[in-house]
Amino acid sequence: MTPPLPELAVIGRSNVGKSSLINAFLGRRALARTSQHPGKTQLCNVFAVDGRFHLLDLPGYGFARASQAQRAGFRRLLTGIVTARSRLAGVLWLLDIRHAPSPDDHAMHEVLGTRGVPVLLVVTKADKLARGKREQYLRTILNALDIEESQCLVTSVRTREGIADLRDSVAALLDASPA
Ligand SMILES: Nc1nc2c(ncn2[C@@H]2O[C@H](COP(=O)(O)OP(=O)(O)OP(=O)(O)O)[C@@H](O)[C@H]2O)c(=O)[nH]1
Ligand SMILES: [Mg+2]
Repeated sequence: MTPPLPELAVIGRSNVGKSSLINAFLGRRALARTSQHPGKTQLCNVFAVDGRFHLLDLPGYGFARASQAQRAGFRRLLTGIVTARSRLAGVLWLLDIRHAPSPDDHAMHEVLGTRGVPVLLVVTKADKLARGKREQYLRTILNALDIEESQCLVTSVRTREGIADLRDSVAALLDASPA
């Protein structure tokens, strides 16, 4: 029997660009459904990549218009995946380059720390900022989370910046995984 494939979870605030990044990664336009409206992804969708691993597309957190019950449900789903999923080789944690980490982001940071699963910080939507502003915005995010620049990737699905690097980083995460 072939062993089950390792998994990488894609996590972040609602509308940060998780499903879009998965499509860019897969080289597909719309396999993972995206939307201008936050709250698009409502289930854990699993995408097999080259028969080597699974990418998990998850609902975003911090979506203000979701009901209390729905928010609690998403939180349980995310926490369960991050803390208890046995095949989890790592987490791609997405933050929008334009925004300092929110209280929800800080709460997720804490959850990610509890298991010590490898986390790659993926900063999204780099095309939305002028080049000259990037460094300052990136610094704000890294300082707020106390994360090294070497643990983060700046990306844009519009310009495809960082997507090739993301492939390399994902390969490295999987190579380092004991499973
Ligand atoms: N300009 C720009 N827009 C982006 C980028 N990535 C995503 N978007 C847009 O951001 C919006 C949200 O993208 P999604 O991929 O659906 O975001 P998500 O994180 O999956 O959202 P939920 O499933 O609702 O949590 C869409 O309108 C995307 O086109 C990017 O790199 N640049
Ligand atoms: Mg989505």
